[in-house]
Amino acid sequence: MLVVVLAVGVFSSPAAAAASCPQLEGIVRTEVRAALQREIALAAGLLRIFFHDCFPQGCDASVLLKTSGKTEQTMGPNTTLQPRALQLIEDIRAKVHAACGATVSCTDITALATREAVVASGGPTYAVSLGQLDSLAPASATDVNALPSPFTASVAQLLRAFRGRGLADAADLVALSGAHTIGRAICGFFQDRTANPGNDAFVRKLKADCDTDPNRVQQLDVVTPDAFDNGYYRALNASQGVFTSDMALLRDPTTAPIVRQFALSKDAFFAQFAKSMAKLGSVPRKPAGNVGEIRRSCFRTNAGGESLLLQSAAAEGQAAASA
Ligand SMILES: *[C@@H]1O[C@H](CO)[C@@H](O)[C@H](O)[C@H]1NC(C)=O
Ligand SMILES: CC(=O)N[C@H]1CO[C@H](CO)[C@@H](O)[C@@H]1O
Repeated sequence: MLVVVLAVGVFSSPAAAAASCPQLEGIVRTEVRAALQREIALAAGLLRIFFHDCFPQGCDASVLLKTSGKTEQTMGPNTTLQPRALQLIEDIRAKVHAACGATVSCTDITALATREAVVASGGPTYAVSLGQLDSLAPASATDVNALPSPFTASVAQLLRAFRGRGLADAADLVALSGAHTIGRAICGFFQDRTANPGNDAFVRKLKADCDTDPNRVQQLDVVTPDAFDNGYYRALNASQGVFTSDMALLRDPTTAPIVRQFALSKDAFFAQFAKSMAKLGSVPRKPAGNVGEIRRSCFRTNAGGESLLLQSAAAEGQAAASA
């Protein structure tokens, strides 16, 4: 009986994924919208999780894995993922699996929740490819550390990192940085700028605020912090970018014209953001040999923090072998 249930849960096309859980998009919409009503900052948290999931080795929910060993969440860039946004994904996962059984991957749930958060914040919709499988193993430290750092001043370096993920146009880098339109960061993420404020009134203000409260949360779009719009580019065009990597986009001759274009036209930004998010959603995955086993149900941990997914994987392997 168990074997039959598991076999029914196995599908590999987007159409099959949608058919397996017709309630999926409705649940995601209801949960994400309710959560954003409580805390709008969750939208940025979801976007960041999605980016951190897809950039290192393709979208596979590996960023969500929790085991007693090394996981992506304990690796440098990932120690600062929003716990409440991670919990929101888990809450959605629980509702979806209660409605449909473990037939929808965390990868799909994360992608759909992120798009819902973008749209609910005023941003554009875009294509999400469903039917993606979850990985059982975290990405390597090398792949995780390839995530762009806010301290990077070299656009050439940022472009190289993006190109390695199939995000080959400079416009991909500029548009995906536009997720900062609803982003926030604590002072440590721009301490390189506040260390040397010089005569820059904007940076002096950042420094004064951080001196007052080092744990304060700075909005990355100082024009319209909670709205998904092109305010980030308008601020940046006025040299009011918060991260070194933001300011680099304005200073580099390749990316500066794109920043200006997006500052002028929200439509231009939205069109490119939609394209770039679809590309990010299909960053080539590492061959299965590198990422370990894959399966479709999301992570679950017990009280001791052990991954139940990892424990049940062996059982699923046996079931699949006998099916
Ligand atoms: C961008 O900055 C330039 C130069 O500072 C300014 O002339 C222009 O009006 C700005 N554009 C937008 C859309 O803010
Ligand atoms: C627990 C852990 O891995 N912490 C790391 C978080 O990221 C910083 C910056 O990359 C590292 O220095 C820590 O070791």
